[in-house]
Amino acid sequence: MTSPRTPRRPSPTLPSHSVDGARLWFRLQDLARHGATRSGGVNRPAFSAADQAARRTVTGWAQEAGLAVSGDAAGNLFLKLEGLEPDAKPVLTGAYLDTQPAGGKYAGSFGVVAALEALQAVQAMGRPASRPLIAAIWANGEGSRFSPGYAGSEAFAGLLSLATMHAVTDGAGISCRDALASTLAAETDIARIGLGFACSAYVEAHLEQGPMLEQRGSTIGAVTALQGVRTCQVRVFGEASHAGTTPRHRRRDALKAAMRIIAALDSFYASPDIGFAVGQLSVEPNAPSVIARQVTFVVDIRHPDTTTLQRLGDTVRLICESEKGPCRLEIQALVDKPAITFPADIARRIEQAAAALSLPHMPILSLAGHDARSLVKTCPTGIIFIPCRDGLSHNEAEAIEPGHAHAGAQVLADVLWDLANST
Ligand code: HGY
Repeated sequence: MTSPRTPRRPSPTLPSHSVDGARLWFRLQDLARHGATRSGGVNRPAFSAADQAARRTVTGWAQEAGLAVSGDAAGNLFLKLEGLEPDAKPVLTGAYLDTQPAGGKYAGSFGVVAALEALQAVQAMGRPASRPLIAAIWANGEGSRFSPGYAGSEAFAGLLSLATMHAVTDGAGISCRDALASTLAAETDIARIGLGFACSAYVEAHLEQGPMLEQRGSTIGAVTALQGVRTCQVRVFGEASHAGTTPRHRRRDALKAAMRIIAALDSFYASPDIGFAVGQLSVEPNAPSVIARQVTFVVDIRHPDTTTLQRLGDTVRLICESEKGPCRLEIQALVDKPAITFPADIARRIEQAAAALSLPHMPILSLAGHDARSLVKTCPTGIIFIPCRDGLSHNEAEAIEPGHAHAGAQVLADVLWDLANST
């Protein structure tokens, strides 16, 4: 489906004036067709047919707008608007298109669509920025199929090897290597570029995925820092046996042990400044009359202070050992990312752009993870947040206001313009 054409406007002084809120909203709804669920959400695993269709839709919009489209071996896609100095390091923006299994229409997608809109707004001014502007579609951002996420941006930033990315398998045993290869095979018309290139700055737009902006009546958040995250997989081994006949003292019930462990973890990590969840759990053999032989679950812990996070993460093993009863345990660390502080200059530019547009704005800590975590290793980086209804995300009911989406894209456009002309 093609998007409505923007009428030519007189050349404004800032690209925010050319951001087309109707086109932005249309595209967000149109993208949500790919992987649409019955309950109004989106299930678009990385490198699935739905993800491929979403990538094709966005690259089609970019080509229609005259942007150059390219991609790399990690599955990242780049939509480029040339600058007056073609050899200058570009300013980058972007986000991801894959979703959680019962995800919403906006996390990730908003950042991609806003990035494209910002580039088209600059284009509509009729005079290029000094530096090229590039909108990236990062591969495997959510990481719900191939965990962990942000694989595309980490590979781009040189933090993850392609071999490591390839080696991950999904729940059905399909390797990321094969899924990525089939995606790349469907995109042979897209120019292939080398993995990673130097950028002068990176700014992405995203939903807050939490309630702070909404509670404060702010439209724009200038992200100052990102809290750290540690995740690990816990496997509890018991013994399968008959639910009716096995005497209590003989049982080695892996589910009972897992329940005790999770309850103890939940009470230890109860402080409101700690992010804690066990969101994935599997039981084997998972039969009504069989005591569980094995339970596997993933612990997700987040905190804004890296030292505290290390201590909290290290405590998982102690709690598991103390609650395992007659079962055996294996614990495997999955993700260990420190907290990140973003350069104050980028957050200041975001607040200045919001102020110039008379948008209520505030500095904010990101409690969720973002591709910006990868990019901050390579160039000055920042994130623009917009509110989401009731702070709800990773949920099919995730919702944003069209006016907030428009405002977020406007701020993004002006910040990119600013960075592309002054750095
Ligand atoms: O889990 C995260 O923080 C991200 O929203 N995927």
